[in-house]
Amino acid sequence: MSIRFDQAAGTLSPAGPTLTRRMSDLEGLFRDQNSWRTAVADGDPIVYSVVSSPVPEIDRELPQSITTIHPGTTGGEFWMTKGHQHPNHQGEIYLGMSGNGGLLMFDGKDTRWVDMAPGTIGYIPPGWAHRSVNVGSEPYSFLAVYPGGAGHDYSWVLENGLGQRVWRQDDGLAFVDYFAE
Ligand code: M6P
Ligand code: ZN
Repeated sequence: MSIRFDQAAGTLSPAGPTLTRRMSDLEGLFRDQNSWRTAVADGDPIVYSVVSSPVPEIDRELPQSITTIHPGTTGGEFWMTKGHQHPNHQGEIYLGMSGNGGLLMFDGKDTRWVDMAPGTIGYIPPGWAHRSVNVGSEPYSFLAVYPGGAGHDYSWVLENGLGQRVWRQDDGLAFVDYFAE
């Protein structure tokens, strides 16, 4: 089968489920909780959206999705996805499509960061929790391909963090330890 992505409209055809994550959906994830609360009260902006192919999320299938993270910061921390671990530890592939972002990975001990630009393939090995971050001033979009039975464990990230956080610093970025005050 062939699936067409309309970059301007941000839609897949044929399409599967779509997901919109607003600031209020990212509770407990930004370090500066006061700034997060203010942003929720002040219009609760869309932080990212995910459009998926119609391939089902079941074992042996390989669903795809395109995530677009809007540019922005909350309390100095770049806008990002919630991040998740795959409960039964399976790998995943990302392909940068537009904008500038990064792929943050954490296995409970070590942290890895992959700069993502159009054409970059980011590989997430089994057992590494992952989060995507928009570090640019334009929307950052990437294609994800993952095993249909991989699942999404969001509580793992709330409990274990992602090793580091990504902050805007001058015109660039800086990393700080996830649980640092
Ligand atoms: C990528 C994939 C999806 C994921 C999405 C948003 O498209 O990894 O499986 O759902 O990013 O990330 P999150 O689920 O962490 O909000
Ligand atoms: Zn994943």
